[in-house]
Amino acid sequence: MADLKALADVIIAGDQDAAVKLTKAAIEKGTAAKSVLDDGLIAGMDIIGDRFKKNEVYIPEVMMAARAMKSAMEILEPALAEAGVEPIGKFLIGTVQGDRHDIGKNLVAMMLKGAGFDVIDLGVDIKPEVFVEQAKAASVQLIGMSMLLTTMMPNMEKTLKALKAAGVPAKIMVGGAPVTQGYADKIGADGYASDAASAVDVAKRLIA
Ligand code: B1M
Repeated sequence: MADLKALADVIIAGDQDAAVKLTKAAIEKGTAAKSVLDDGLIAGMDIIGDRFKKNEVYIPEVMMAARAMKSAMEILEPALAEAGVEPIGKFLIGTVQGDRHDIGKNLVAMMLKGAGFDVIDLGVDIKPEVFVEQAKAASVQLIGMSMLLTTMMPNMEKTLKALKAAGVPAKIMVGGAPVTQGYADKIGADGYASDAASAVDVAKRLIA
């Protein structure tokens, strides 16, 4: 367990090389892959998420932690698959049509991955019909839309309506600088988060 605490600490510090080294060492020692994930990697990302919410750390620290987590996950994934460990949910995310901003969306995607979600990232400028097609194809439980341009707000509502009209059963979350809880309620979204760490909390609540 001390080894996994050290792994969580290097994730928090965003130390990519140490995260890879300690993940390899834990696997070689025979530590259960699920424990490496939960007590090492996710434990570290949970702490970074919490500090981000409290403004104790900022975007660069979160990105460094997420990058360390990503590299460690590349090492851990075969062991997780072998042990039959399932992700906690499938999450499809993209920035709405007409909007090419992706820094916040990427941060949300990284935090969700860090929390154990299988994230399918469609990228930016995503048309409503592509959200619908991909949500159906991947049978996701959650869909997240990000948006930064107020002029593209109607496209968020359009996408939500298209998903509902197509009978996609996934819960829909929205976010991005101009999006508010009031706007999310108005267009009928299931969830809203103001930042990447809260997005993880909302996603977990929606699939609970
Ligand atoms: Co643009 N841009 N931009 N831009 N840009 C803004 C958004 C703007 C506010 C700048 C300004 O005028 N003050 C303004 C929008 C004004 C408005 O709509 N009211 C603007 C504009 C106008 C434009 C262009 C139209 C400029 C032009 O070409 N004339 C153009 C549009 C291009 C397009 O999209 N079609 C444009 C282009 C660009 C760049 C390419 C130069 C670049 C984007 C690079 C990239 O994303 N790869 C850029 C940038 C960087 C910005 C600013 C400076 C920063 C945005 C950002 O990344 N913030 C921005 C001004 C500003 O905010 N100071 C601006 C950091 C990021 C972490 O925050 O995305 O809010 P954010 O994400 C947060 C939360 O919102 C939340 O979590 C994240 C982390 O905590 N969140 C979610 C986000 N998505 C979520 C989803 C969720 C839940 C939470 O659930 C699914």
